Amino acid sequence: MNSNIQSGANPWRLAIIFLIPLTANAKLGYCQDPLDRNNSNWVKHTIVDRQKSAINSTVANDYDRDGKLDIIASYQGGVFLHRGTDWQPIKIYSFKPGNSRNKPGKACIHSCLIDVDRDGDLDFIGSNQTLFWLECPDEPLSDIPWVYRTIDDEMLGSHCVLAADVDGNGAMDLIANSFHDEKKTSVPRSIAWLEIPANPRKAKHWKRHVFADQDAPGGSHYMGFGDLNGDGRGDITCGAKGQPFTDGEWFAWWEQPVDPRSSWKKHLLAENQAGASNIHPVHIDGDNKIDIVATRGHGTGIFWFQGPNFRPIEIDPKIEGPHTLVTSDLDGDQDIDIAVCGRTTDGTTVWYENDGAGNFNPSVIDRNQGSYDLRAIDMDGDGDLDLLSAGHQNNNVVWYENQLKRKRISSR
Ligand SMILES: [Ca+2]
Ligand SMILES: [Ca+2]
Ligand SMILES: [Ca+2]
Ligand SMILES: [Ca+2]
Repeated sequence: MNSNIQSGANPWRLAIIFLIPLTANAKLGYCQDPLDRNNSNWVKHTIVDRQKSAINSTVANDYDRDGKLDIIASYQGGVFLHRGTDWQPIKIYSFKPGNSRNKPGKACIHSCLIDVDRDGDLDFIGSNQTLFWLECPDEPLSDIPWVYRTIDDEMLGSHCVLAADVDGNGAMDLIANSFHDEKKTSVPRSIAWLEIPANPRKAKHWKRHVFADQDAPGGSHYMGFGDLNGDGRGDITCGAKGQPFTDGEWFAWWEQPVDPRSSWKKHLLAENQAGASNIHPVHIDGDNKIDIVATRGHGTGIFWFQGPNFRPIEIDPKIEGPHTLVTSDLDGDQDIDIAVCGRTTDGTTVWYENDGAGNFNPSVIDRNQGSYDLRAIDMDGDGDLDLLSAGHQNNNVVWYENQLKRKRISSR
C-alpha cells in the first residue's frame, strides 16, 4: 500500500494505531473464515436479485405513503421503483439516446433524491453520462413513466451526486464532479455545485458553479459536505483514485468563501493515497471539532483525519476496496460509527463500532457481496439505522436489518 499517513506523537494514540489493525485482521480474517451467522447482529434481505447488469446505486423513500420504504435502483437500461415490501418492480424510466449529447449506459453511476420542483415529493437525480432528474408524478407507482429532464450534460464521469444546501439559503443544491478531460467535456477535472432553477420543469439546465475549476484531477470520486474550518459555511471534501487517471491519489477539501459563486480555496489533506474514493466530514471523537473519515475504495483501507489539524489515523488499512462509506450512529449510543463494503463480488461488509473516542472495533456483517453504494436508512421503521446496499457486480440490491439494539436489550 502506498500511503504517507504518519502516526501521531501521543504514545497512547501510537499504541492504538498499531493495535487496531492487528485486532482488525485477527477478528476479520479476510478471505478465509466463514461468517458466523448465528452471532450476526445483521440479517440480510434481498430486494433485487440476478439482474443482467451491475447495480451501482440505490435510494429509498416511501413513495406510496403506506409507511413502508420503497427503493429506486437503475439497471438493465432503466430506472426501477421497487415497492416495499414485496419489492415488485415498476419501470419508471428507460434510458434512450437523444435525451443527452452522450449515449447513456445501462445504469446510473450514482443517484440521490431531492424535491426539485418543490411539490412535496422527492424526485430522482441520476448520473449516467449526463446529470438528469426524473420528476416524481402524483401517482409514482402507476405505469406512467417519470418525466426526464437534463441537469447538466457537460458534467461527465460523475461518481457522486450529493444533495446539500451549499449556499445556506434554505434550498437544496446538488454537488457533482466531472472527472473526464478536455476531449470529452468543457468542464474537465472539476467539481461544481448546481442550483435548482426557478422553474426546473422549463429550464434546459441548472446553474453550474464550478468551485474546483480543473483542480480536481485524477479520477475524482465522492464528495462530502461540512463546515471544516468553523466559519459557518459548508465546505466540500473529495478523494481522487488515481490510475488510470494522472495526478490523483489525493484527498482534499475546498473552503467555501463568503461568495459561494466565486472560486474556492483548495486544501490538500493527504497525497499518495492509491485508490482514494470516499470522504465524509463527521464528528468522531467527541471533542466538538469536526473530523473526517476517508476510504481508499480502489485500493485498501479506511482511516480518519482528526480535527482540528486533520492528522490522519488508520482504522483498518487492510480492508480491500471499500468503495462505499457510511458514517452514522449504527448502535444508537450517540457516537458516529462506520460501515463499509468491498467493491467486488468477494467483498466484505464490515461495521466499525466507535467507543466515542475514535477507537474502532470491527465486526463482519457479510462476505462475498460487493457494493458500490451503501446507505444507512431505517428500512423497517423500527427506529434504528439499517444498511441498504447496491450490489454492483453482484447485480443485486440487498439490505441488512440492524439487530444491534435487540441483542443489547436481550443480553441485559
Ligand atoms: Ca417533486
Ligand atoms: Ca467553512
Ligand atoms: Ca455509535
Ligand atoms: Ca431499522
